[in-house]
Amino acid sequence: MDPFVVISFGKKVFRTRIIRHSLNPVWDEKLLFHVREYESAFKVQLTVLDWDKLSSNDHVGDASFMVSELLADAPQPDPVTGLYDDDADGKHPMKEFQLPLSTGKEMPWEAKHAPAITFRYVVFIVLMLSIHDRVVDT
Ligand SMILES: [Ca+2]
Repeated sequence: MDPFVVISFGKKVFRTRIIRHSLNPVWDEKLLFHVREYESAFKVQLTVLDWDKLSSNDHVGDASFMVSELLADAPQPDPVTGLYDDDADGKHPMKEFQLPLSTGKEMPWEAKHAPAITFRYVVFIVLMLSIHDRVVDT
């Protein structure tokens, strides 16, 4: 199989590279989602496909999760100051998440292997504040 993954979130669609001839692919690709308030109720859909040079790609399996499941891990502001700690800068370690891949029942390989897809993620808040010196013409 020559798998790749299509990841969709709202109207955004991402696609990993194809890994040739692998049943245990590791993509190690980074994806950055900007989640707006109204998007926190959205689902992230992962579709694994088997690339095919000659015909159309074959469907391998699907997995999905609610983005709110990950947002539950978002750093919380200090209740008094409303500010975030230094560890809210996205440098803290990634968490791992594994999802079973739901596959077509008629597919003999999938029925035997119960494949799962694993990803790591980190949720962070980007706050950019600055105070500028104004350039004043004198
Ligand atoms: Ca193929």
